[in-house]
Amino acid sequence: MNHDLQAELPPGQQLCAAGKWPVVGERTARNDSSPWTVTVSGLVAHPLTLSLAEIQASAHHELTVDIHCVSRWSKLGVRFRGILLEELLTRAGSLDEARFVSLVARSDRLHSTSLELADALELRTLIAVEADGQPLKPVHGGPVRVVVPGRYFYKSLKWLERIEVLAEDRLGYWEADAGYHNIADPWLEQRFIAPSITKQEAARLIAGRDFSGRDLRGIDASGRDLAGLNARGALLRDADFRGANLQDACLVDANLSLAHFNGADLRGADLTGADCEGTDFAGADLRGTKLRALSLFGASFTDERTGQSATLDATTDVDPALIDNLTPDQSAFIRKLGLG
Ligand SMILES: Nc1nc2c(c(=O)[nH]1)N[C@H]1C(S)=C(S)[C@@H](COP(=O)(O)O)O[C@H]1N2
Ligand SMILES: [Mo]
Repeated sequence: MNHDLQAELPPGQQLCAAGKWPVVGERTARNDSSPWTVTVSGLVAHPLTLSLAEIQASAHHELTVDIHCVSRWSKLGVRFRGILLEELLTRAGSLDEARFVSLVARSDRLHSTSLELADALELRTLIAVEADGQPLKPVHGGPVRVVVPGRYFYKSLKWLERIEVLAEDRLGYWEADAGYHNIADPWLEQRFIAPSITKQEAARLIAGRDFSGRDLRGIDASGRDLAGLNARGALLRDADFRGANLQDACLVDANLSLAHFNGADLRGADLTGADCEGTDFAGADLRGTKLRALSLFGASFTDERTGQSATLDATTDVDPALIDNLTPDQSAFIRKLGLG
């Protein structure tokens, strides 16, 4: 591990493999043959409609940006070229009541995100057309995307179509539907808003060992005896299972992204089809565990800082293709064990 680079990483982030840029979220823009335009509307004196050619012609601003995805991978020093949001808003003339900006994508689900206007400007939000000297690839939001330096990358909207200036906030797709934090400062680890269930409800569910199909994001089950737990299809993102006994638990099709399993006993547990993006398995016992997960992107099995490592052996059933997608440190750790 390069320690200079590690020092530049916000808490809980890891570098992705050199030269790799993961694709997250939607993969294509809406299939639409009309000419691409970007509009600036809402609380502005002069609403604008810009053609792609106009945007490309005024994309003179270069910005080197560290990308930090909420699923724990980071990619440092990407050179983006585009127009500053500030420049477009100066041209449109935002009105005094303007406090927020909503960014809407040309995508099937009209994906969106929003920012406080003052933050967006101070962070030097860029409307980008180029990354590292190449036109943005379509999967990465080309021909035109937003790049918000200093925020988790979910604030960086791909395939920008609409910029709306608002007096009241309008929560974006991940912020409203998935509980992502609305500010999203990676240095403050603002990944998610607080969990949605009360302590009493959590205690009752833990005692009954049945989480199946439930939304239990962020539940605190640390240190609990949950042997044989049924959590099939449960939404357990960011859940805390540190030191818990999960022997023979059924975690099939569960969403375990960013969940913490440090020191947990997962012997014989079944994670077939589980989403393990950014899941922390450092210090977990994974002997006899079925790790045929949907994804292990950004997952970790060893933590140099705490010295904790997962226990895996020949009885751990893990798909070699998933190991290829781990960060270099993590895949090296697993390969050293002779697995994958
Ligand atoms: N239109 C659109 N923009 C989006 C998303 C999406 O699903 N749709 N996902 C967001 C998330 S969560 C991330 S991490 C980044 C991923 O960008 P990349 O695929 O270029 O890495 O795009 C963000 N912008
Ligand atoms: Mo993300």
